[in-house]
Amino acid sequence: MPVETHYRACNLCEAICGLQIKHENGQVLSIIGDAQDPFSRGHICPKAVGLKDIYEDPDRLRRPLKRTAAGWQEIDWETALDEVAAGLRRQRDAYGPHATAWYAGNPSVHNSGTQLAAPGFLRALGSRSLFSASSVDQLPHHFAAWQLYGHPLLLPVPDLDRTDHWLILGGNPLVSNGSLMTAPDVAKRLQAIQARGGKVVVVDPRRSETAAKADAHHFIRPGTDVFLLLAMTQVLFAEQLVNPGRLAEFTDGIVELEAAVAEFTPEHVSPITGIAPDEIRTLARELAAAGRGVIYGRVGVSVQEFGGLCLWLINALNLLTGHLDEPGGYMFATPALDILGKPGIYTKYDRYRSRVRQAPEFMGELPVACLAEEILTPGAGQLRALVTSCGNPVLSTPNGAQLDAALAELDFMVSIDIYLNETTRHAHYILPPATGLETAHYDVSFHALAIRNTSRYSEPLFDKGPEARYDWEIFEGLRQRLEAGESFDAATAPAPENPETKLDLGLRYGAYGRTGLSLEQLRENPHGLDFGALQPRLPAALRTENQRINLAAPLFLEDLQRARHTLAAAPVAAESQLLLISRRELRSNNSWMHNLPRLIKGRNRCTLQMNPADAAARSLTDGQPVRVRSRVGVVELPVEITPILMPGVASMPHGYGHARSGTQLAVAQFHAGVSINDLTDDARLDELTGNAALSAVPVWVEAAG
Ligand SMILES: Nc1nc2c(c(=O)[nH]1)N[C@H]1C(S)=C(S)[C@@H](COP(=O)(O)OP(=O)(O)OC[C@H]3O[C@@H](n4cnc5c(=O)[nH]c(N)nc54)[C@H](O)[C@@H]3O)O[C@H]1N2
Ligand SMILES: Nc1nc2c(c(=O)[nH]1)N[C@H]1C(S)=C(S)[C@@H](COP(=O)(O)OP(=O)(O)OC[C@H]3O[C@@H](n4cnc5c(=O)[nH]c(N)nc54)[C@H](O)[C@@H]3O)O[C@H]1N2
Ligand code: SF4
Ligand SMILES: [Mo]
Repeated sequence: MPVETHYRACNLCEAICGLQIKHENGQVLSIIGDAQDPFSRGHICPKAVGLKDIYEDPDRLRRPLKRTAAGWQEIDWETALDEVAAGLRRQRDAYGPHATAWYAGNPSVHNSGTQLAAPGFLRALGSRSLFSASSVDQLPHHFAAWQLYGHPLLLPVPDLDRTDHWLILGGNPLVSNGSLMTAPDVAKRLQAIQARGGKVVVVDPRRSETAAKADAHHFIRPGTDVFLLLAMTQVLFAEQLVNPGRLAEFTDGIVELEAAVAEFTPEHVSPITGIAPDEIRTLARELAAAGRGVIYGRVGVSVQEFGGLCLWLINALNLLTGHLDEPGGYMFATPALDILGKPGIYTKYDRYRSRVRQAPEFMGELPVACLAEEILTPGAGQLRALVTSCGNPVLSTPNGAQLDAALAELDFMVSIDIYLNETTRHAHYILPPATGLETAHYDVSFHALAIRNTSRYSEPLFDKGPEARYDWEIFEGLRQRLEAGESFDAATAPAPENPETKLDLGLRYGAYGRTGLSLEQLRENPHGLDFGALQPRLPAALRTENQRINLAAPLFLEDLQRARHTLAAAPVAAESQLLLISRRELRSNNSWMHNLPRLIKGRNRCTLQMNPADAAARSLTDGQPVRVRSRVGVVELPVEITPILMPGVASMPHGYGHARSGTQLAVAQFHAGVSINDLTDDARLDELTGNAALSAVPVWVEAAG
């Protein structure tokens, strides 16, 4: 067969870059950026070739595994689905539906088969013990969107290509390639802001790769962004810089917000944040003065004790400065596939609570920081079974070591995953779907979070082969068996529903259906279709009861009381203590791409970074092994002394810790590192949203050995 060319979306991160893949006889010859993709314009990062490596990885699972007394045994799919469904039914009959939990990890939203088919399985499962990576990531964003705009998925994004002022808090898009902001090639878009005379400002306890390219960078003491944001809001009011423009017509609560923030002057918050009052004033004034400007916050401000308040204030600052829903500001995409669901008022909050800690449900989920205690605490309602999909919570959730131990206690665990790793090693069954190059793909979520309106569909490149199952086939197979019970008969059961039917209908009835958009049209246009720059959508897009925005929603004003207490207590860190934050690296993807030699090679990247002054105070030298201790755990790793860390702060990458026994990750084990989440504390939560407070964890560091 001759060399052929295939075009598809990279589904590894939110940037959704278009790829051009040359292949011959089932072998990938090359992967480069698709220059004809109207959105990504040829951009890729080093992870793109990871798709070839995942496809070829000898450690990737291809057939179901069953745990037996004699070790893991490969079994066929029908047996696996039958036994898993029977096991789930047994648990439900014995302990009720809610004693079986579900955890969905990050790649769930990067696999349209999972995203579209998992809900049917969950309905059949009938449990409300649902957990996901959202509560170690982005619940504050959803909470603010729900409170302000009426729907948790109505998330504004920075209109990068038209802005002249971009203020970034707690995001490092040059490394992460952007998040809750789908923007392939952020680096070029950032340069373009500067080239047209604009300014990029970063607030981060670490002089990140993005901060290094910005026009200004301010260190901030981890976990204190809420106070900076309150003071910036106070400055807008005090200096009469509030100018919402047309947004004033449908915005309430401005006066109440002014009163609520009045006490938070720059002088009042400067000691806790570590930012001088003048600098706080400048941050506010520059945002207000920008003709086209936007303030954007991401993981760093979301995974804090006041994540919900931070995201409220980031939205409020954009509104008050007239940047919400305006070109160059904070805008809403118009996706081809609507993800908001049926019209109506969104009510999924505090309908029930977690059993042990009484944490309220939000969006139908409970905080994953509560998962281990729900398994370990005896009593009525104790969790006894778990299904994980696309997740590695042992490495990705706070106090992972405790969860690791808890998983070993479960009666029954099933993992839908492509690797035998730190989490799935506890499963009784592992069901590995076809993935990456073997699957069809549509970015259900990311087109809705994109800084340009586009739509693109990817065909499978390689046939998955008769031995493999698509993720949607697994979910549908389990759904049918759970619904039919004992009477299920594979021979007579209806064919499982391919979610592409749903996708096609959604496209036809969506925003561009009138222009002829359909799955067929996307198939004919493998580089994707461009529907242009973002358009203003307010107030029509609002889902709030009265079609207005309330800047002074009671839940936020009440939660402000918690922030007031913290500020009054003015916790001055003991000199011996550092505040731990996380970092990402370009050649890594959370916990799961460390088994690919091409990406993991080179120097050990799992180091504890700290400032020279903090190292000197502990008589540490660069590269020396150190012991890091928190309330919940201890790890040892080499120290990396660098001035890019704010004094008093330490940083570790997340996703490492592969030395646990019983996994099948040969390469990753060689570069094991240690897990930052053996230090993060499951007791630290943003009480408002349920998001884990992974940032600003107090730790003590000393020489090891
Ligand atoms: N301390 C700290 N902790 C963090 C973070 C942090 O910044 N600091 N970040 C948090 C964030 S933002 C997130 S999103 C979470 C991520 O948390 P998780 O989603 O729990 O972790 P991942 O490492 O993304 O695990 C992905 C899993 O999906 C599997 N997988 C990959 N592709 C497929 C596929 O196609 N199908 C299936 N079924 N499985 C697949 C992989 O083998 C792996 O087991 O971690 C969070 N944890
Ligand atoms: N290469 C790569 N890309 C990825 C991922 C990956 O693991 N590797 N993961 C993907 C996922 S799941 C996500 S959610 C996105 C995340 O995308 P980003 O939000 O851009 O993620 P991070 O790189 O973790 O950047 C968080 C920044 O917040 C800073 N920070 C920490 N604590 C604080 C604080 O208290 N205040 C402030 N102001 N800043 C703070 C950190 O120093 C860091 O620079 O990236 C995605 N893209
Ligand atoms: S930036 Fe993200 S989407 Fe683009 S090639 Fe890299 S991993 Fe893939
Ligand atoms: Mo994430």
